[in-house]
Amino acid sequence: MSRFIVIVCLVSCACVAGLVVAMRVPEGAPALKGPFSQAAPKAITMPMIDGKLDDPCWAQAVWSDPFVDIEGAEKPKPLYATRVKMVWDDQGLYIAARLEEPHLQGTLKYHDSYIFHADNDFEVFIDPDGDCHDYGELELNALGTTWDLLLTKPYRNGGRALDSWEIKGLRVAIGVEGTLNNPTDTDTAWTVEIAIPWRSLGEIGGGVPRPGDRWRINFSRVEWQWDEAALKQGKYVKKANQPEANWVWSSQAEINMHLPDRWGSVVFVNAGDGMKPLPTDDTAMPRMWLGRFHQAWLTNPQTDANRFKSPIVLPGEWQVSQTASATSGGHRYSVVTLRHTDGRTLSIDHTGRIGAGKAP
Ligand SMILES: [Ca+2]
Ligand SMILES: [Ca+2]
Ligand SMILES: [Ca+2]
Ligand SMILES: [Ca+2]
Repeated sequence: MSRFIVIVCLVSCACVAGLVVAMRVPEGAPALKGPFSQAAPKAITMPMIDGKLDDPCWAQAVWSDPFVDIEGAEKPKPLYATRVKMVWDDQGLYIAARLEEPHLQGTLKYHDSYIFHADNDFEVFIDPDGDCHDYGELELNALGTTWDLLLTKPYRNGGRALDSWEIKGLRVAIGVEGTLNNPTDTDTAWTVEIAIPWRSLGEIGGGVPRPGDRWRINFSRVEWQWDEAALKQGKYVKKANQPEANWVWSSQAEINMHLPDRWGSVVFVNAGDGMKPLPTDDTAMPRMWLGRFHQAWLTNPQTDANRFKSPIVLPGEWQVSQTASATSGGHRYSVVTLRHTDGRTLSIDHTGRIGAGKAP
């Protein structure tokens, strides 16, 4: 029997059994803040990518909330504020960011260098089709050096990081409020302006969006602490025994950006709608729930979706409707499907891929 048939059988069996179990929130579990959503209004005019955020289009969009610690707002507040905003047009996505920073620094000059290893950076993670596979990552430093890569899957699923992936037509510019690579003074901030053409996102399932479309996205900032004595001597030396800080837009609840089921989302809206409230994303929590279940299943294949206790509150309209797991040829397989009362479904398989559908 092929692996596929094994899974289909088990899914069918679960269906026949009418396995629908109401989910309960574990006692005392904290209600985590859901992933954030941000509107990207359609730009009246394309921004000039020069690092200055004075283009008319940037006034159409709201700034995000300030970034929080990657593990969540319960952790110490980031030392310096970071905010992003986004606009779009028929050519591409435009991202602006402002990062408060007392020591503007950058050393890496070559494209596809591992930016965060050496320098403070700004990072974009984007998964247009929201399946948690084949997503893009962009890192850049205050010199405007970029590293773009495609992740075939999250690392937890054995994904590969392909540095050879290029965001064709990517443009990046940096503005500095202070002095770059002069450690003896105190700076204010750096600003980032990015243009990502839609045509460059085909390999990660992107294309020209329509108003109302929602893509999964998150932003991060890696911040190193510098040794004070070295700064006075004109050098940037990382503080001993001090790991980098990770500040993010939408909390990941652990130190790992490669959990795409936890990212926030951007909603592409019409030019005049940048300030309007967005529709609720009622798939955000079920996606996170599925990701949590999947992570637990990777650790323990006996994890049962019907009894799984997650800190994520699964909204009452969503229930576990199908579960299936199998072992074949030394490989483990699993599919868990959640079903909304209106018939929509969300599922996650053993590779961590999330699929959306509609029950017949
Ligand atoms: Ca500009
Ligand atoms: Ca994808
Ligand atoms: Ca690359
Ligand atoms: Ca400086």
